[in-house]
Amino acid sequence: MAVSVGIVGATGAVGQELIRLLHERNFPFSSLKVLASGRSAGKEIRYKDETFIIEEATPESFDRMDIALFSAGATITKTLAPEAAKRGCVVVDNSSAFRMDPDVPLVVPEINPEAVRDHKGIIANPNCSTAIALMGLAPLHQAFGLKRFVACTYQAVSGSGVAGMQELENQIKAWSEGKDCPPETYPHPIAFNLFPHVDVFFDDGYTKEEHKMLNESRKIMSMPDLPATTTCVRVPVMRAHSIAIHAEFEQPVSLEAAREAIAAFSGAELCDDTANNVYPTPLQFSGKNKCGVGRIRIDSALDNGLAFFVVGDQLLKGAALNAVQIAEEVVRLQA
Ligand code: 2RA
Repeated sequence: MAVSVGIVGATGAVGQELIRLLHERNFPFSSLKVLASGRSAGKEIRYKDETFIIEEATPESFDRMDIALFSAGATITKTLAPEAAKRGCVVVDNSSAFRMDPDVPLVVPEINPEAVRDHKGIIANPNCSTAIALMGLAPLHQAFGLKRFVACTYQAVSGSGVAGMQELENQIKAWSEGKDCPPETYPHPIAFNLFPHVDVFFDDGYTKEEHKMLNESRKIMSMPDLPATTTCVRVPVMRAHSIAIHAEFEQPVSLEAAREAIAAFSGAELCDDTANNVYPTPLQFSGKNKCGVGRIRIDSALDNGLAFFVVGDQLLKGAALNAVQIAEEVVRLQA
């Protein structure tokens, strides 16, 4: 069954990956509209030998459109996504606008694909650090029953879009030329630096990014009371997020069973052979669909605890790939 598809926010880093993935995964689209703000209307996007002319996203853009993949800011999404849904177009939204709305399923297809069935026109894609962390946590939860977790992230600048990637590149270039390049996207220089600050701070001292990982993990895994705590850190890495996780489980754990669970999970690649310096790294997992999981060891501070390291491409499993996988599930259910 061929469907008409639109991408809202086509000019961004995630938008570009959406165009590529829809083509490379042979998504069954009959037409593909690329939409953005009025500022970009009329500009061209090229993918191989195809040229797409960007149209301004308006409510009428969604007339006769079957699926819209949104990768725009939460404010524009809050206005346009309900307009699209009203017109019978299924929205897969990458922003935080609807993720915690009880009427909107929040989906990671490897974990809760059944939630897609409950949509009322909008389906939310999780935040990147959550989706990537869950590629390690979910299979271990299935194996041993998750009780609580502590996560520390090392987040790439791609999480701030093209502007973040440009800022890192510019600062490294300026440094190599002995020049100054003051921060614009971030509160501090990102080249040769890092800071425990991703998104805005809340009154409880956590950041919005840290809240997202707790709340979204609970919703996706249907564990509303799951205790978890996180520290999210921005690092000078271009496009893959890394996450160190310490998790406690209900049942006794073993390294062998943990490795088997990771190896059998479709979203993960077991990358765990320290004798040969094998563990996942951001360079190795940039551009990969699967997330790498390694450094699996018995956590010495927890009961039935495991410590491990997960790495995933922020623009792929952390955004565009998960959105396209959700859209594939929508098409599968409609067929
Ligand atoms: C970041 N999580 O890395 C955000 C992007 N969604 O900044």
